[in-house]
This record gives sequence, structure tokens and C-alpha cells, in this order.
Amino acid sequence: MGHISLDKIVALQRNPVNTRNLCILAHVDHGKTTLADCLVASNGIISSRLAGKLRYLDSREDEQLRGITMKSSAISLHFRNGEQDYLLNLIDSPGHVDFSSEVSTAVRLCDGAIVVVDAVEGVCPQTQVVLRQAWLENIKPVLVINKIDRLITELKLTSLEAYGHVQKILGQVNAVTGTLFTSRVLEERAEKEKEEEEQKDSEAFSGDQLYDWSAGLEETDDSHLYFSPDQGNVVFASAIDGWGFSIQQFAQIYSQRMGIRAEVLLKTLWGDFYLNAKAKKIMKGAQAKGKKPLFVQLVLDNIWSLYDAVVIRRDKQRVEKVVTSLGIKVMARDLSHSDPKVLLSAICSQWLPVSKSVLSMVCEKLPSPLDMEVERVEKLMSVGARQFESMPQQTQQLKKAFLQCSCEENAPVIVFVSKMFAVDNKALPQNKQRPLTQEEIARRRELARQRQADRMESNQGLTESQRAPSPSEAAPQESQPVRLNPVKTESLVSPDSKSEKEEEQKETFIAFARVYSGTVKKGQKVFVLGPKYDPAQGLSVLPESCTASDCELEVPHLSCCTVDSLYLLMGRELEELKEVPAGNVLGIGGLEEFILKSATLSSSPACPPFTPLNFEATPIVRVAVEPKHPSEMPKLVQGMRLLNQADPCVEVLIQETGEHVLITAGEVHLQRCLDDLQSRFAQIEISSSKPIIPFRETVVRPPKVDMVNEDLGKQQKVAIIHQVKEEASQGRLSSTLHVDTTGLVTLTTPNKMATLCIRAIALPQEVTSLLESNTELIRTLEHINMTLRESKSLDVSLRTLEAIAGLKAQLESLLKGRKWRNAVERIWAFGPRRCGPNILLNSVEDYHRLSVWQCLGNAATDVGSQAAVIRDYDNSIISGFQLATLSGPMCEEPLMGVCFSVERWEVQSSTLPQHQDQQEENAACLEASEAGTAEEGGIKNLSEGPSGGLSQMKSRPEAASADCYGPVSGQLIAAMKEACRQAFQAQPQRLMAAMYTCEIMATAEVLGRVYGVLGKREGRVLHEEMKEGTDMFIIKAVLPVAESFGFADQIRKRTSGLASPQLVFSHWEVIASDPYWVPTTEEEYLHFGEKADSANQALKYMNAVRRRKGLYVEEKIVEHAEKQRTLSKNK
Ligand SMILES: Nc1nc2c(ncn2[C@@H]2O[C@H](COP(=O)(O)OP(=O)(O)OP(=O)(O)O)[C@@H](O)[C@H]2O)c(=O)[nH]1
Ligand SMILES: [Mg+2]
Repeated sequence: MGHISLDKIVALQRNPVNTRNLCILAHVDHGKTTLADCLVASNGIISSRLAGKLRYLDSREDEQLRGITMKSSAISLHFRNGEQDYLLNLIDSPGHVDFSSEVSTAVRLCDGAIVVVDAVEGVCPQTQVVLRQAWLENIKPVLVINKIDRLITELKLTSLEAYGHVQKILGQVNAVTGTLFTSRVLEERAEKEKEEEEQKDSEAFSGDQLYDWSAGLEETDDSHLYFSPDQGNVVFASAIDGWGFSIQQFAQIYSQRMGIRAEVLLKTLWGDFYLNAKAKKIMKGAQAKGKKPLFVQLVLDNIWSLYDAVVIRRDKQRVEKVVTSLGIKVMARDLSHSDPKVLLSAICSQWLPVSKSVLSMVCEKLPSPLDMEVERVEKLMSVGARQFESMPQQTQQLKKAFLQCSCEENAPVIVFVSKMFAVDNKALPQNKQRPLTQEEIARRRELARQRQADRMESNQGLTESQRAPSPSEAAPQESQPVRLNPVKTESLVSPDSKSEKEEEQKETFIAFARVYSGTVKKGQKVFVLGPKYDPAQGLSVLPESCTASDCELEVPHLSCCTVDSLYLLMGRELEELKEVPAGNVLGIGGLEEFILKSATLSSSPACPPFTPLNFEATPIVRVAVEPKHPSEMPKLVQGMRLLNQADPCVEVLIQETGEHVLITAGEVHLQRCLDDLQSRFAQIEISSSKPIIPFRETVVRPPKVDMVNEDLGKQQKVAIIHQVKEEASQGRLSSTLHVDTTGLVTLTTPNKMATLCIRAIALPQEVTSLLESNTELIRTLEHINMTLRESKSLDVSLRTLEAIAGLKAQLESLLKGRKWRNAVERIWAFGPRRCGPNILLNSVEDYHRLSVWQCLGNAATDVGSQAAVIRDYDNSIISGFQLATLSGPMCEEPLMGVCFSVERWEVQSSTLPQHQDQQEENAACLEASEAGTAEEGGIKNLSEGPSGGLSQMKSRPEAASADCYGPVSGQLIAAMKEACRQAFQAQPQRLMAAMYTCEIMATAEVLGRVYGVLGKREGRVLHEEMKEGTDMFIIKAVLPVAESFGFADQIRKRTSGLASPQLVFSHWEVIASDPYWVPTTEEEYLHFGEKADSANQALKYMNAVRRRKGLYVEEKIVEHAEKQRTLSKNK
């Protein structure tokens, strides 16, 4: 526990003014854990000699082996800043993209963050991501520019060059912050304008309005946001050598030494100022006059000369001089150590200890839990589309509790659990070996003595019996087993020891949490609020002042649990606590039954669940796993359940095919999950499939040229007719299905009661990406529509409505032209899963359906004069569309960027339901009944259906026997799905591949090899630039996920570890080649040969997927069959 006692920490926990909850954020390998080591060492938890080498917070074996952090872990530290004692709850987070979900869980619990930037590499992709994450959670960052030593020893910059370099890095970081800030101001500005406009509208004010975008920016003061050494929010450091400083420290040193006021120095130490030695004055304009800036002269030069003396020249005399001038003591052992770095850290850690500069910056610049902003509280409390103001009064009052952060008895308890983590049972404090008391030692000694005596005796007996097995001596021998037996049997069958053993293997889950209000006590009962819990509903059901201990009613998404144990998180160790007051990070045991990954706990049912965490990473790499021995399946299933709970980002599922699938964020994450599963959670041998690569299926516009760039002209049409004819002859076109030359599919249900005409159209690429990036919004829209249809009321926040209107406007601007006339209003549904990037379009002439935009209010009027309705079986059409878009005909992968336009939909009137089918989805029932009751004309409309096809169908004799085909809705769903698939196949089909982007940093020597690897894996370089001030190149490239496995390793190997890329999922891209392509024109025959067996990448991908899914793969197994020859004939 170091030099601070548990009691002291418990006392400090009660003083939120002096508590800081903070995390360390950075790009991978920028030195977070090394810096954390230095801070931990300052508390005596590890020796300062080992700081930087131990990486104490990387407690997992694989973290130490790979040298990267994979899990965020917390530690509580004590720091004395001036006269005050501070408690710092520090969380170290991983920097690798695969683990960015761990960053999200850490950031949520903090009020501030230390952002670390490598002085050589500067701002990297993850630096930007973490800055954004901090920004989104409204937490305040401070900056540490780390690895300054690399500028001296690796880049060999002079102090002046280094100054310029560091200035540039600061500029980069501030540019990122600036962008974040500007976007928010503009957003707020737009909101305000809108409100004003509405106000004016209501006042019937008319007149031209000037829109001045810059106005918001000018008014808002943003100076406090930026990092600047003179603001005191920047520290320069070398964590590995143990030093770090802020301008303040040097200002103090020099104000004493030079007699200049500290405030003056503070303002001038950073910037374009220089010291005029003659006039003994600080003047402006160092650059213009070619003088050394003050920062270089007074600060950097000292450090440079120290490195020069200690590391580069190893000049003993100079070192001794420096040591005496600094007034520090260095041990002789360090002075004569063969590694100069040892001496360097011995000097630096006394002169400019990094822990002191960083921690005092943290205490002074980061907010305490009491300083939480109102905006942040409201953001935490308002989930999804819900508006803060629309919540019940009691809920709104809880805002005060957040802001007061009081730990009084009567304050409501509010706790947020951001993740669950597994620890070995043995690591729990209650199971740890404690030092023995005197009596216990005495008792044990007595026992041991007894055992020893027994053994001696039995040995004696044994030897004696061997020597002389006389019957007279047999009696005592017999008695021996009697004496020994009880002991033996006890140890063998004792139920205690057995269950203990089982227990030992088990993992215990601990919730990683923070108390926002009140005091949690051990044994207390609290409510667990699920993400969908609605406080309004809870309050209306539960009696007033109901507590978790006397709650007996069932409320949806609300349960009660007991807080079993509370822990202080101390890196690798846990300390048991009795209670934890507001404003602290803690571990809670005994919640694994109640919480899957994250949850809100509260003593009050008025508390809303916190907004879900912002995850940056998309789980994309999937593998199927199975046990080596099939009988161990239950263990695997149990193990996967535990893994799912222990990792914020992993997804586990059982696919339709019955495979158990893990979905992870990337290769490194996958490896960690498999390791964990194998060695901790399932403890069985596991075999995993090759990564399952996701694809999407889409249609494109018919190409104008063929594969050899010849104009297709009429040839294409000939080909299509040819294809249709062929299919017809193969019997694929039945009497109920017809495909015309333009790709319009007409399909009748088997009972001949409904007919559908559908066409598939490729969506413009911008529309697809717009839909793709707005999945969440579309889901919210769908949710709102559902609620409206159920005639429930829902308070939707203005922001959400605006976003929906924005989406609609964007769609309208993108879907232009004759083909898309009025298309946005006619959107019927999105799919798959009602929120995907495909559109179902209502082009049925006589069906004026309620618009999906109905929540915006003006939908019905736009469609036309006729009242908008929802027909019966409307939902069957949507369900069929959902099914069709979920798995396409090429290889049963989801569709993307396809629009299905329903051009005709006829239902025979006798199919109208007498009573609704049970099998139909609930929603469908609701819609249908609503259509019947709310809109009187609903049913009439249908029965009057004025179509010719209808009367035709009526005349058919089969129609009477319709009932034998089962429920109509089911048939309609199947027919809709089939029609969509047929329409899809009538267009040119393509596969879409998932793409990663990566940024690779490489030196000029290995650049060629990087390009080589990229080229081989079908990667595409987007741009390349040289990083200023270094000899590094930054290459930005995209790479198909399908080709990415082993990419990072290969690059590392080929470049001897100089370049290591990080892959981030970016987008979906259409693979240009047609998987069904066969040569049709003469030129193509000439160019590709009859079989066209040159590689068709799309076909390869498609067949691989089909093979994996056990679907039929059309390929010849024997390519060149030859008759077997007998050898003898040959002779
Ligand atoms: N030269 C130099 N190397 C450093 C410094 N700080 C850290 N390193 C080295 O940088 C490497 C990465 O350090 P870590 O502390 O593991 O980095 P991290 O940010 O925790 O990495 P992740 O947790 O994987 O994101 C290690 O090899 C350290 O020895 C420094 O100040 N100077
Ligand atoms: Mg780390």
C-alpha cells in the first residue's frame, strides 16, 4: 500500500474539494503507463528505480509481454500540494484502437484527463480520438508532452530546433481542440437562431434576417480551452528518465536567482521573448532579432547540457559540477554505474521529479467532483430522444444532488457502473493471506510439532516392522492407521475443501464505478436501473418514498440488489472498504447477477439511467469458436457469457447456423479475447475459425463498357434477354413470377390473392453513406413512429427533431432527378432491422401511406389531398423487405445501398381478416387495428381496390381454396422477400467489402517495403506526407478487411519494427468486378479466354462465404479431365 495508510485514504475520500478523478489518455505507446509508473512510485507503492520499467498498472501477463495496455485500471494516490492533501483517483487507459472502448469506460468516470503526446510522433489518430472522447464527455484535459529525451538523443535536435518542434506539436493539439470547439459553437448558434426564429414567427414578425455564422465564435471566450505552457496546463516530460517540468517551476527558480518577478517570467518564459543581458531586461521579438527565446535559454539549454554531460559525453567532472550546482545528492553507486541512464534518472528525479509537476498541475487545473457542469449533468441524465425538461419533477430535482455531490445521510445514492471486470478470486482482499497473529502462529507451531512426532513414530514403527515382523508387535501397528485415518479421510472427502477448490478457480466480477451522490455502504440495497428504465413509469407505479429494500412491485427494467462489498482500486490490488462517499471511483462486488456491462445504481426510483457510453470502435472481426472436445460445449457457452460480461466491446452470439461467434474490434482484441476465454473463463481448449469477413451485397447501374473497355451498346440488352430466357428454360420462372426486361418483377402469392410488382434500384453512393452514418437516428425515428402509431405520447427533444428534419433535407437534396421525384416522402421503411442503409419505396399509385416522417408534423399534407392511411398487411410488406435486406441472394450477406420500389400491390378483398392472425407481429396488429378504427375508410379503401389484375384473379378457381395455404400475412412476407430477391438479381450485382483505414508512420528507408505489403494486399494509398522536423513519412491508406489479417505483423516484420499501423474500420466499398461475369463479347473472349479463369476477386470472396455457410458453390471440381492412362501402354 506504500507509505500512505488506508485510513488516510478513507479520510481523504470524504473531502471532495481535494479529490480529483482523472484518466491518462493518448495514442498507443506514447508513454501513459510509464508516466503512471512515475506517479505510482511517488506514493512508494513501487520503487522509484523501477518506475518506467515495471509498468505496474499493466498487471496482465499479455500486457507485459506485448508491451501494450489492454484494460484500463485504476489506482488511488495521495499527493501533498502546498499545504493541502489531495486524493487522486487515477485511471490508466489503453491507446490501441482495438481497446478504445476501455477508454470510453474510463472517461465516463472522470472529471479530467491527462493527454499524453509523444514529442517525436506528435498528434496521431488516437490522440484526436481521445481528445474528442474527452470533449464529448465534457471532461477537462491537461497536456503532457512526453519523450522530450528522444528529441535530444534520437533526433539530435538542438535546443532551439526542439523549441520550434514542440511549438508545432502544441499547435496541432490546439487545432484539434479548436475544431471541436467551433463545431459545438456553431451547433449551439444554429439552435439559438432557430429558437429566435420560432419566437419571431409566433410574434408574426416578418423581415429579412442576416445570418452571421462568425457571430457565435466572436462572442464566446475559448481561451481557457487551449493548451499553453503559460496557462499552466502543459508539462514537458520524459517519463522514462523520470523528469518533467512546467513553466511555473522554472519561473520560481529564476525569479529567485535573477531577481525578476515570477509573474513576469510566467508570461514571458513561453513565447517570443528574449533576455537582453546588457539592459537586464526581457524584450519581445526574439525571432526577428535572431535571439534565443527565453524558454530555450533558461530551460531547454539546461536540460540539453545535462544530457550532453551525462549521456552523450559522459563527462564525470561536468556531472559533478552540475550535481553540486543543483544542490542534490547522488549516490556513488549511481555515479559509477555503467548505464548513464541510471545516473540521469538519479539526477533528474531529484531535480525535476515528473510526479511533482504533473500532479500539481492536476490538482490546480483539473476540476474537483464539486465543479461538475450543469450541462454535463443534463447530458448524463437524458437518454436518447428524451428531453431533460420533460422528465418528472423528482427526477429533475436530482440534478441538485449531482451538483452538490453531497455524502450526507439523506442525499440520494447515485452510482454509475461503466464496466465489469473479472479478478481472480485469490486476489480479493478477503481471500488474501493476512499476516498471522501470535496465537495463530503458536497454534500452528504446535500442530506442526505434533505432525512431526507422528511421522517419527510411524517411521519408527515401519522400520521396526521391517526388521522384525513379529506378531507381538503387530498390535500397535494396527492402531496406527486408526489414528491416521481420520486425518486422511478428512482431507480427501471434506466437502469444504472441495468447494473451496472450485471456488478458487472461479473469477469474481467487480463493477468499475463512481459515486455521484450520497454514500454507498456495504450491505445497502439499491435499485439497478436498466438502460430502458423510465423514471416516470417507475414513479407512477411505486408508492411514494419507496426504497430498494421494501420494493416488492415489478417495474420494467428496474431491479434491486444488495451491495456485497466495496473496494478501493489500487492497481493490482484491492482494499476492502465499508463505505464510499460521493465523488470517488470504486469497485463494487456482488453485482454480476444484475449487471451485464454497465448500469446505473440508485437509492431513488426517480433517477434516470445514464446515457450509454460513446464507443468509438465498431466490432467487426468475427470468428466462430468451438471446444476441441465437443462434450465441453456447456463450458464454452458459460465462458463466453463471462467474457461478454468482462469486456465492454466484445459481442458474443449464436448465429442462425448454430455457430458460436465472437465479434471483436480487431486482431489484437481478438487474440486477447481468445486467450481470456481459453485460460480464464472457459478453461478448456478452444479452436477458432479463420476470421469471418463481413460483406455487403448491392446492385449497381448497368455498366456502359465491357471488361475490355469496349462500348456495350446493345450487347448488354441482348445478354440480359438471353439470361432471362435461360432462366425460364431452367424453370426458374414459374407461373407466379415474371421478370420483364427492365428488371420489374411481378410475383403472385401461392394462393393467388396478392400480387406485387417490385423493382430494385441502386441508391446513389452518397445516400448510402448518409443512411449508414445515421443508423442511430433512423432507429430513433422508427421508435418515435412506433410510439405514435400506438397513440402514446412521447416528448421528443427539439434536437432530435431537428436532426430528423436535417436528415430528410439531406436526403431530398441527394435524391434528385425524375427517377426520384417525391421519393423521400414516399419512403416506406428502412432495412434491415428497420434502420439499415436500404430503402423501401412506396410507388403504389393508389396507396397514400402515412409517411415515415410523420413525427415532423406536415407529412400528410404533402402526399396529396387524399388522407394518408396504413393498409392492412402493410407490416407484412415491411417484414418481407426486412428479411430480404438482411440476407441477399449472392451469399446471404446483408444488402446495402439498394432501393426496392413497390410499383403495384394488389390484395383480393376476400382475404381481409375476420380476426387478426396471431402469427403476425404485434406491431402489425396494432397498425391494422389503428387503420381500421382511426381511419374509417381504411377497410373500404381496400375492398374497393380498382385494379384490373384483381378481377382477373377472382375468376381463377384456385382462389377459393386459399385457406389451405395458411395465414395470408405469412404468404405475403414470403412473397415480398422473394420478389425483392428476384428484383435484386435482375440488376447487375456486386459485393461490397469492408475497408480499414490506416496511418502508417515509416522512415524513408522502409517506405518501399511498406508500399510493397500494401500493394500485395490490395491496399490503396490515399496520401503520403513527410512529418515536419523528422525523417518520418506518414502514409494514409485504405485496405480491405478481408486482406488485413496479419497485416500489422507483416509490416512490422518487413520494416524491422519501424512501422506499426493501426487499422480502424472506415467504410464499405463496392468491389468493381462482377462475381457473375462471364465473357460475352468477342473481345472479351479474345482477352480472357472462354473460361475467363483469370482471378475474379469478387467471385473468390463470394464463393468463400458460400462455402463457409454451407451454400451451393458453382464450380468445377475437375478442370481438365483426362482419361487415365495405363503406364504399360505408354511403353
Ligand atoms: N525515450 C522514451 N521512451 C519512453 C518514454 N516514456 C515511455 N517510453 C517508452 O515507450 C514505450 C511505450 O510506453 P508505455 O508506457 O507502455 O506506453 P502506453 O502509452 O502505456 O502504451 P499503451 O498503453 O499500449 O497505449 C515503452 O517502451 C517505454 O519505455 C520517454 O519519456 N522517453
Ligand atoms: Mg499503457
